[in-house]
Amino acid sequence: MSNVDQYMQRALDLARRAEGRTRPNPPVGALVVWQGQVIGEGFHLRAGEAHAEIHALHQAAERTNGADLYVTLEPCSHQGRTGPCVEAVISAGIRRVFIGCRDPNPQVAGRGVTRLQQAGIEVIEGVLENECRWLIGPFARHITTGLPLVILKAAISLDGRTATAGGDSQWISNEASRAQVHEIRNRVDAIMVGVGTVERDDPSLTTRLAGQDGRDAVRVVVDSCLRLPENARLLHLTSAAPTVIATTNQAPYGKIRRLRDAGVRVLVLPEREGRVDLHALLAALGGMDLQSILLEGGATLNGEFLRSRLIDRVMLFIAPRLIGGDGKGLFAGAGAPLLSAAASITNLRVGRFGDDIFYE
Ligand code: AOF
Ligand code: ZN
Repeated sequence: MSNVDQYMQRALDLARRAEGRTRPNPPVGALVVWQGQVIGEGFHLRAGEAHAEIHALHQAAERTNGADLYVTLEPCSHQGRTGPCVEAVISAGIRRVFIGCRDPNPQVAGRGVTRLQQAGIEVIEGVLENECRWLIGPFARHITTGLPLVILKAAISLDGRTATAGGDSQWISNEASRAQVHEIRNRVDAIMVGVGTVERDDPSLTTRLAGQDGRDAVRVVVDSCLRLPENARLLHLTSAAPTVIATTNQAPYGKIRRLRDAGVRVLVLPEREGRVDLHALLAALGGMDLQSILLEGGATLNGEFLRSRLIDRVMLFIAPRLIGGDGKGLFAGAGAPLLSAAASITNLRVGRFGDDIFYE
């Protein structure tokens, strides 16, 4: 890795510290470097507060003149809740700016780069661009379409089963993989399941990290007829994040009212073939400023998402077990009629947690 890449890598690491906490803003990290020495570091903590560059420039104090700035995202050129950062960069006397990727926000989209260049600053674009773009994937989707990015997460056996024929599913993946799930939950805005999963597993869908503070994502249950048991665990949690139930007009009104009175957010959405219309659901969640959704099943909801082509990323933990028989698959429904119609995955990344393979 070149020095330039190493500095950007550090900026990315900083940005990731606030991943899942910045909505509707992107996570961003920045570094000020002077003669090979890091003199300022910063990241965007949450919307409404200072941007990454401002924190880094602040830390570098009066030594910014002639220094380089590394930032994972193009500095903003507009006045939002804060900013514009480009003016702060120019007044600080920064000599060169290294940028990971351009800001997809239509209010910026290259104007930040242009403004810096006009001020005589050298701009080097595209440093670790793929990583920087990947990090702001949810923000990019949301700012350009109003919709959140959907990430399917599941633990499966080597033969692609999520449970035995009798429904036994605890646990397919190992402990390290299951701990990683909580790291992932800690970085997404919402977790979504179908009502069948709630009936079967009664999950809490909270974030439980070993030895550090996690933050819960918003919990979303898709439940077209509102058959959710009123004693379900996720309705009775102490959590800063709300539980949202997505239903349709098929829901009994009295039950909607009781849930709402208990502080549950019930969305009554249009239906498609008797089920919650998933486009309408994503639009509603995007309207709540949720940028990323972790889809945690089960097979019915996963199958609907696959059929609607609404899955953007997958995170699969593949355990070295063979279940066989009529064990449950990841997706219910007819599936692709021919291989040519199967969804194909690009940008593969493969890792390991113990003997489990992690496939993203
Ligand atoms: C940056 N650095 O660290 C971030 C940026 O309302 P505001 O002022 O917080 O502006 C939000 C917009 O600024 C957001 O939509 C995105 O375009 C950009 N985010 N820009 O220069 C940062 N977080
Ligand atoms: Zn800014």
